[in-house]
Amino acid sequence: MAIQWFPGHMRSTQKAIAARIADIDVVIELLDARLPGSSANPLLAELTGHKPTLKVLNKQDLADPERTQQWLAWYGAQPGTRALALDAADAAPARRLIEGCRALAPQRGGLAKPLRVLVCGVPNVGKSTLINTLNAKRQAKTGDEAGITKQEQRITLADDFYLWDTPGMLWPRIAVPQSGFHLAASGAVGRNAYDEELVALELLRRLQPHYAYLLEARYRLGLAPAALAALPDEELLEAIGRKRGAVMAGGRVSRQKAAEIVLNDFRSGVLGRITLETPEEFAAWQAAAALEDAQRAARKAAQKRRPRP
Ligand SMILES: Nc1nc2c(ncn2[C@@H]2O[C@H](COP(=O)(O)OP(=O)(O)OP(=O)(O)O)[C@@H](O)[C@H]2O)c(=O)[nH]1
Ligand SMILES: [Mg+2]
Repeated sequence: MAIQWFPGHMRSTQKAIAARIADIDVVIELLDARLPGSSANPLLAELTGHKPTLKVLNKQDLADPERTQQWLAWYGAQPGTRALALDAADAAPARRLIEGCRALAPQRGGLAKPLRVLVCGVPNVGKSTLINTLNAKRQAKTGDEAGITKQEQRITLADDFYLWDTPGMLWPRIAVPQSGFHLAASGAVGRNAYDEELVALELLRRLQPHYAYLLEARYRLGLAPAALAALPDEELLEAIGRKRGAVMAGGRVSRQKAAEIVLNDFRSGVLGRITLETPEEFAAWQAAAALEDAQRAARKAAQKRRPRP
C-alpha cells in the first residue's frame, strides 16, 4: 500500500504559503540529498513556481557524494533552477546562500525594500537548522522528527533581509510509491502513517544492489557483496536482527526491532553515505506513475460511457 501523509496542519501550511507568496522575492526549497527527487514537493512547485528558486540538497554529509554530483547536474540543467549541496551545520557555505538570494533578487535590498526569502521543504529536512546556522540568535526550534515547526515564523537576518521558516509539507497524493518509501525512510513522514517493517524491507531492497558493502561493514554478516545482494530482503532483515540482538523470548527475531535498527542506522548516517535514487531511476518511476494515472483515468472514463443495465 502506498504511503500518504497530509494531515490538517499541512493543509494550513499550504494556505499560509499561498497567502504569503505574493510578498516573497526568493524561495529556498530544501531537498534531502539522500532522496533529491522524492523530496521535491510538486505542490510547492505549484504554489511557488513563478518565483526565483534555489534548490538546496541538504544533509549532503549523509548522502553519497558521487550521486550528489549527478543530482546537481540534473537540477542545474533545468531551466530557471539553481542548485547547490549543503549541510545545515556548515556555516560558511550556508552564508553563501545569502549571496545567492541577493543575486536572484537584485532589485531588492535596503530598509525600504528588504529581501524576503521563504524557506520550505518536506518535514525534517533541516529548514529550521539551516535558518539557525544563518542566524546567530538561533530562534527556530529544531528536532529529529517530522513536524517540529508548527507555524510560519519570520526571522530577521539583517535589517534588510527576512527569512520565513515554514512547517514541513508533503502533498495530498504521493503518486510514485517508491517516493513514499524513501520519504518514510528519511524521517519525513509521521510515525503512525507507515509500517516500519515494510519501509525497512524496501530500504534494504534499495541498498542491496549498490551498497551491499556498507551493509556488510555495519552488520558483519560474513557475506560477500554479491551474496548479500542476492539474499531475499526478509532473510536479510532477520539476519541483521539476529546479529544485533533483536531476539524475542524463544529465540525468534523481532522484525519490528530489526526494522527500527535498520531505519535508525540509515537516518543517523552510521550505515554510511547513501543516496537512495539516481536521476534516471527517479525519472523512470515518475513516468511509470504518470502512465498508471492515465490508464486509471481511461478506465474510469470507459466505465462512465458504458450504459447501465
Ligand atoms: N546530518 C545532518 N543532519 C541535519 C542537517 N540539517 C538538519 N539536520 C538534523 O535533522 C533534524 C531535523 O532538523 P530541523 O531543522 O528541525 O528540520 P525541519 O525541516 O525544520 O523540520 P520540520 O520543522 O519538522 O519540518 C534535526 O535532528 C537536525 O539536527 C544536515 O545538514 N545534516
Ligand atoms: Mg522546522
